Amino acid sequence: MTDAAQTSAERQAFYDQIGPHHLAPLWERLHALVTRTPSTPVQPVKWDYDNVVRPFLMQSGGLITAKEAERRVLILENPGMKGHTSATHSLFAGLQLIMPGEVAPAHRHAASALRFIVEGTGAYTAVEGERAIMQPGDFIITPSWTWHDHGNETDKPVVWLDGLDIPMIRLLDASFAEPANSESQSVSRPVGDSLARYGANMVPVDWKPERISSPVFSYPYSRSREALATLARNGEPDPCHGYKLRYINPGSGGSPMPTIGAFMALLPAGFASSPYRSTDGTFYAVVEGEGETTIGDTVIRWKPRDLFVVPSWAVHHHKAAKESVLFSFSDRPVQEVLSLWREDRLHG
Ligand code: GTQ
Ligand code: FE2
Repeated sequence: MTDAAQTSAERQAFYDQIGPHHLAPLWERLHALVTRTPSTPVQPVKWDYDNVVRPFLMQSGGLITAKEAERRVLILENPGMKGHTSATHSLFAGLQLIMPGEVAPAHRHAASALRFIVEGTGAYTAVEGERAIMQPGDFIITPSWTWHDHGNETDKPVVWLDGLDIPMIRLLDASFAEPANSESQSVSRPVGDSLARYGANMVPVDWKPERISSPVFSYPYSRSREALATLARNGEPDPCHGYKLRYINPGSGGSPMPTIGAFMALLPAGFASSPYRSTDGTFYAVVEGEGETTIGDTVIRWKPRDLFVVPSWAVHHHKAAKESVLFSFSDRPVQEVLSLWREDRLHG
């Protein structure tokens, strides 16, 4: 045996000895753990909504009821994290279908959720006794431990994107959940009440925030879209982002929920963004337009309702063939509060 082989055999024997005592050598793992730059199993991936996902989703509608399923959701699982129920390392994504007449029963849980409406108009999500009527492009939140149920009283299927911080809650072993006594919450406030109270750049005169999350729980697309259109008329786009806004909690200026940041960008027709990377792996939903996003060596061509993932620290840029609108969400607020978030603007 060579010296090197002998050393290696001795070390392995030592590791085998200490293993049963719940001990392991850090020096064999250190460089894979404390990496010089982020190293993620998350892969760039796209889901084609119209041609692939939607037919399967509608098939699931005949297979199980919303009541039976509790939530009829197809998980958008990252191929780099099979079996982990994660879209990015920290966030879950899924597409939820509610057929005409169905109700997804009321419950609450520690996990925070966002909804981004993909298809269908007029279904509702009720949060803490107030219903929000859903339209495509609307952004709706159900903060941690708030009661929520969904229903579709229209005659067409309704589909939305769910984004939840389930992987973070799992990391922290802090999951709690509880079903409600009745299937649907009784309505205690009229539609539009919280938007009027907190979403008109005004708040009730003596209001003090009771929770860390936003008192506005529905952010209609019409308003976000109009803001972006005005920005696009009034000035130049950011080279990396186009015209990009972040959704806020009007009580704090921070993200609507503490664990998930959400954004909407308008890319003008013909716009090609400069290469960019950031530490928050990001989930995208295409609202309008047509274009492509290049992530490292992967080119993702997209159209309305397509969904895709940009992993942490992956260099990427967008090209918009038509004027396009991209919704996205990530764990950026978590990284920011921990002083971990970083970005790099590269020169194209
Ligand atoms: O709609 O309440 O995709 O609780 C996963 C967990 C949706 C929901 C999901 C949930 C929900
Ligand atoms: Fe839920």
